[in-house]
Amino acid sequence: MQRTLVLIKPDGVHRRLVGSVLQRFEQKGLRLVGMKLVQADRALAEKHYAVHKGKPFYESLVSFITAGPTVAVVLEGREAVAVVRSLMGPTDGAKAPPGTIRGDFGCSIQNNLVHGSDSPETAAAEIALWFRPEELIAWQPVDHAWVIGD
Ligand code: IDP
Ligand code: MG
Repeated sequence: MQRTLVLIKPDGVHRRLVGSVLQRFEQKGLRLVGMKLVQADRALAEKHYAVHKGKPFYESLVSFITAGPTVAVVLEGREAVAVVRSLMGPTDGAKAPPGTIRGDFGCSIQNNLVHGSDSPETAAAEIALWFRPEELIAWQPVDHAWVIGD
């Protein structure tokens, strides 16, 4: 089992797509471990996107992610990091294939609805940035054996 951080970015919240996006992850078999609505401030946004500091889109990205509420979610499941990235699709919504979240719901590079951690190490750091340990709940869904198959 692996955990990953998902953010439904402010464009997804403004566009009332939170339920539609979360449904993709739930129906795939990932379980909710933490979830909350957060108004990110600049300090949080800068930490979350520190790896992009200095890039041409950095200032716009920080403005975007702080421009409205974000739904922060921790998901757990087998290969959760890779599974989430694959359900999200590539960064640019215009190039993301149909069937992916970004491919189905957007056509912007920046306003691409979702964030998903890109490695287990990044996931651990990002989960610690967005959640306190007591906000996360370890539990096993009743259909676990049917979803995982071992
Ligand atoms: P990812 O979210 O697919 O991992 P990253 O390259 O890590 O993509 O970029 C982080 C976020 O920065 C993207 O999700 C998107 O919102 C924004 N972004 C990335 N590249 C561009 C760009 O070229 N122009 C504007 N925004 C961008
Ligand atoms: Mg990334």
